[in-house]
Amino acid sequence: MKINKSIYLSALVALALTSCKTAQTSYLQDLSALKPIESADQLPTRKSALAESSLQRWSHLDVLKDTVPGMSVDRAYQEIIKDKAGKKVIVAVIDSGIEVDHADLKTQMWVNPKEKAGNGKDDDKNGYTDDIHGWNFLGETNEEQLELTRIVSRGDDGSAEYKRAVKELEEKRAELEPLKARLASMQEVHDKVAKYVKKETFTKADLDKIGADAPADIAKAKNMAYALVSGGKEANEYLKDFAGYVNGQLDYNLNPDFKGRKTGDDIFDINDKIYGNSNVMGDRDHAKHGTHVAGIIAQTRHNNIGGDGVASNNVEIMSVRAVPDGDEYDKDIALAIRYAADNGAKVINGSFGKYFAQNSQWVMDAIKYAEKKDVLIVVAAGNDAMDLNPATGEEIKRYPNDRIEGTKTEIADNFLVVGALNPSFGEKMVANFSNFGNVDVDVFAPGVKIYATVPHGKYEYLQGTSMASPNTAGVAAMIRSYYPKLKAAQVKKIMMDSGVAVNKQVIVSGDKDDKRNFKDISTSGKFVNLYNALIMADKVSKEKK
Ligand SMILES: [Ca+2]
Ligand SMILES: [Ca+2]
Ligand SMILES: [Ca+2]
Ligand SMILES: [Ca+2]
Repeated sequence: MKINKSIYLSALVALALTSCKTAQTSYLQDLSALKPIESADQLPTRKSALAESSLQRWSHLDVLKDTVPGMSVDRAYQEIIKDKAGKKVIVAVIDSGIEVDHADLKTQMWVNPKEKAGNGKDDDKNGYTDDIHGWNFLGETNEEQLELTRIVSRGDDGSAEYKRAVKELEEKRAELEPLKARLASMQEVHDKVAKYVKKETFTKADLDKIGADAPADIAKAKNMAYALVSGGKEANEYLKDFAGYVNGQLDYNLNPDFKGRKTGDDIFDINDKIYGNSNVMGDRDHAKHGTHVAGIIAQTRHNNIGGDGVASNNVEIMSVRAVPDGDEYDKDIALAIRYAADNGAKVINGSFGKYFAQNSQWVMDAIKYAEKKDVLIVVAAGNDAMDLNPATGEEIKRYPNDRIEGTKTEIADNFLVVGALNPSFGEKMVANFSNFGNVDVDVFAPGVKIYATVPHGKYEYLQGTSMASPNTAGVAAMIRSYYPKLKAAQVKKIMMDSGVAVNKQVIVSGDKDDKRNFKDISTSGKFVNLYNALIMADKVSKEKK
C-alpha cells in the first residue's frame, strides 16, 4: 500500500484540533465590542450594476460597504472568523438529489461513519442499507403528479378539498393553452430564422448579424427571436426548456392518469418506511435543483473554481432525495426529516412546498420530532408571488407548515420560512416571484441571480425562494458551528432578531401598484445577516439560563 504522508499530517492536525475543542466553550473570540448593522433604511439604490465577479457572490457581500442586501458573509469571515475552525455541522438537504462527485462539493459530502458502502448490509442498523451520503426515498422516480392531481385521481369523496382540487386542476390545464400556442409560434419563429441564417439553431450574435436588407418577414421574426436568446444560450435550448415545462405539466404534473411512484411502498402507511435506495444523486440530469441548493451552502470557498458556499469548511452535506419533478409526498418528507434527525443533522434545508397535502400531520409530527432532537429546519416560502396571510380574505396554507390551521399557534420553535430578495436595495428589493406573509414567512434572504453548482461539474445562476432558503441554512450552520451549545430554537430566534431591518415601502408580487412596508411582510421584518448573527450568538451564548 502506498502511504501518503499528508494523511499522517492531517491526522495529527485533527488530533490537535480535537484536544483544543474540549478546552473551549466557544470557537471564536469575545465579540461584544463589535457593532452590528442596525438597519438599511438609509441606503441608496445602487446605480451601477455589479461586476460579474461580484454578482457571482452577491449574497456574501456587505450591506453597508457594497450597498446590496447581502448577508455580510465575507465581512464575517474577514473580521470575525478569520482562520478559526468551528465544529463540523451536518446539514441535510432534502431535495431532488445532489451530484455527489461534483469537484466543488465532493469533499463536503457527509459520510455515514458507521456504514460500509456497497456491501449490501445495513451496517449501522438504522434501517437503510449502504446509506453512505444519505438516503433516496424516491428510488427511480423523477416525475410526479402535483398533489392536487393525486387528490383528483383518488376520486370524489364528497370533500371540499376534492372540489377545490378539481377546480384548480381545470384552471391549471386551461392556463397551459396560451403557453402551448406560444410554444408553437416561437418554434415557427425559430425555424424561420434558423433557415435564413443557414444553421440548426442560433445565438444572439447570429441575430445581430441579420442586416437591414433582410426581407420584412425575417426582420419581424428576428425581433421576436430575441426572446429565445435572452438568457445567453442558443435558441433551441430555450425552446427545449419551454417545451419541457409545458409537456411536463400535461404529461405528469397535471395528468390524473400518470403513475410516478416506483418504490413499492404503501403511500398511506407511515410505518411502511424502508423503501427507495442509497443512490442520493438519482438521475444526474434531474439533480440540478438539489446540487444548486447544496452548492449555495457548501461549495468550496476560494478554490478558484465556481462559486463560494456560505459554510463550506464548517459543514457536511447529507443528501436526502425526496423531491421529484412534481409534488413531494408527505410520507417521504416526514421520513426524510426523521432520517436526517436520527443520523446527526443539526440543520435541514427544505427548498420545496405545495398548497395541497393529504397527510400533513405526518410532516407536523416529524417537525416536532426534529425539535426534540434539536434540529433547525429552514424552508423556502414559495415562488407564487402571494401574500400567504392577507389582511382580508382567506389565508393560503402552504405545506410544509408549523402552524395549526386557522390559528397563529406554531407547534414547534425550530421551523424558519424564508422569502427571496433581489441584488439591490430600494422598492424593487423583494423578488417579484417571492411569497410573503406576516404570519407564515419569517425572514428574507438573497434569492435572485444566485451562482452555484449544477450537475456535470458546472455552475449556473438560478433564482427562487429555493435559493434564499439554503443561503439562510448556511448562516444557521455557521452559528451552530461556532456556538454548538445554542439550541435550534435559539438559533432560529438569533437569525430573525439579528437580521437587518428595513422600514421602507417595497413592491410585492412584482405589482408596482402593490407596495408594503418591508417590516410588515414577514414575522421579523428583517433579512438575514451572518455578521450580525455571530455577534448576537456570542451575546446569547454568554447569557445565564
Ligand atoms: Ca444503514
Ligand atoms: Ca453497508
Ligand atoms: Ca468554489
Ligand atoms: Ca411558522
